[in-house]
Amino acid sequence: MAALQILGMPLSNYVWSTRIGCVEKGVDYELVNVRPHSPEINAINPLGKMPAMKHGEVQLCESKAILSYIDTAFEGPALAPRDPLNAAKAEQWASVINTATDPAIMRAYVVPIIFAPGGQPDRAKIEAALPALEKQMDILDKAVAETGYLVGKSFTIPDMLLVPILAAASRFPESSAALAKRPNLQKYLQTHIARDSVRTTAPPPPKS
Ligand SMILES: N[C@@H](CCC(=O)N[C@@H](CS)C(=O)NCC(=O)O)C(=O)O
Repeated sequence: MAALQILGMPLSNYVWSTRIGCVEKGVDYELVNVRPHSPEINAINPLGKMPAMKHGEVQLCESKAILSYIDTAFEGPALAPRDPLNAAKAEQWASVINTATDPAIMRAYVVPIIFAPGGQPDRAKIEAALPALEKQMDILDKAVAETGYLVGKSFTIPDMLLVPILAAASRFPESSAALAKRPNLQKYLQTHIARDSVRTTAPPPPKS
């Protein structure tokens, strides 16, 4: 058994982010495939959300906290800048992604499509989600325009949070069209989806 366990389902964008972090850091981990609100997750996260993490006596929830722990508790390449300005910028973008990008793209658009009752998404709900989704794509397209990363010139924690969201967005009609209209963001996804850490931890393709 690996010393560190990530608890949650591979399909979750946030579980994927933490697995990318483990691989980037070179940390051996085990994925314990359990559902949100399962006893295993509830024991660590009072909100029942995945991922959760176990490392010896340490138990954590919240993907950003898990990623920061992996970054600072183990030897290996830095997953976040150490200088004050860029460290704060990494916090800034992680916060934007968790409080605005994920709600607009995953919760309001992708999740209602994936979990649509009878496989029939509520069109009114989908249409209502689009303005905020487009706005996020604009913000992010601008953010990655200069260097191809959210912060500086390396792949850091906010990128680990963003790439799984964009990968999910690329699978559905309106969000993939929105992505196609943002060349910087599209190039960003194409580049980073090919990283070993991202490719080797990607969720299995959905059953058609
Ligand atoms: N802020 C949390 C969000 C985690 C989250 O929303 N996880 C989703 C899966 S991607 C989940 O567990 N959803 C089930 C639910 O909300 O009941 C984090 O960063 O870990």
